[in-house]
Amino acid sequence: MTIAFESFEDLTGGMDASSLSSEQLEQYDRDGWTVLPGLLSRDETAAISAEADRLVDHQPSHTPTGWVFGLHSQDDLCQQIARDPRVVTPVQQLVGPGVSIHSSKLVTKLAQDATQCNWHQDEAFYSDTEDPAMLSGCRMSIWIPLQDVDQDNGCLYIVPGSHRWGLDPYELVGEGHCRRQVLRTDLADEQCMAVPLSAGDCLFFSAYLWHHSKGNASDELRRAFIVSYQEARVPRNAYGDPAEVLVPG
Ligand SMILES: O=C(O)CCC(=O)C(=O)O
Repeated sequence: MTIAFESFEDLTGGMDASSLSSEQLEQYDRDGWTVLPGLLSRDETAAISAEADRLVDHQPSHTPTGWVFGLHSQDDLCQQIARDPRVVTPVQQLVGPGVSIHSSKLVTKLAQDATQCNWHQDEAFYSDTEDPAMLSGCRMSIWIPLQDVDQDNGCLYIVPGSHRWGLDPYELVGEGHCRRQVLRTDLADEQCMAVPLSAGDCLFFSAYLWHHSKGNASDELRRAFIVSYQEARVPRNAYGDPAEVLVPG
């Protein structure tokens, strides 16, 4: 049975909302993920959503799924948020030496769409180049929902501690963007937990963490803004271009 995480308050330890408390850092180290509640305001998530409407409207190739890759490179607000100290300060606590941007995207689930994102590790996609120069010891992502998310509309499910298991074998399954499914899906289903969040909460998770999402049974879009970061010495980003260094290493 899937457990849903219910309260993050006990993890924040009264710290400034823009840095991770020692409890959150311990959780990230042990479980491969943690959450900073309310990192963005609802006005900010609404503004990103409005930008997403504009971008998707202008890029018919991105419909009907509504996924947009390289979001921060196409949109000033998303660029600003990817570089915002509220994000980069906690990322610096997890990534180093130095921080650069690996990639960003908008991930959309259409209303009443049962499409799942298969169990996967981002690193199965990110270390695709077999280029030792692209290896990272600490690559990770932030995942910010643009509306509240729960098990009904497609919150993430994660397997706590799976970031410690290395890169698992995977197989290509189905269609779409999440095809590199780990082989041990039974184990994932058995050990997973749901991570319901409010709009603007920020989930930080390791690129090795097993995660997936189910369909969206609601009548509204479910959107998440995702930015992945790596240490500054890794020379290139996900698209083979020079990585955008935010904090020199
Ligand atoms: O947002 C989602 O539903 C899943 C996205 C995801 O797992 C990913 O992009 O790696």
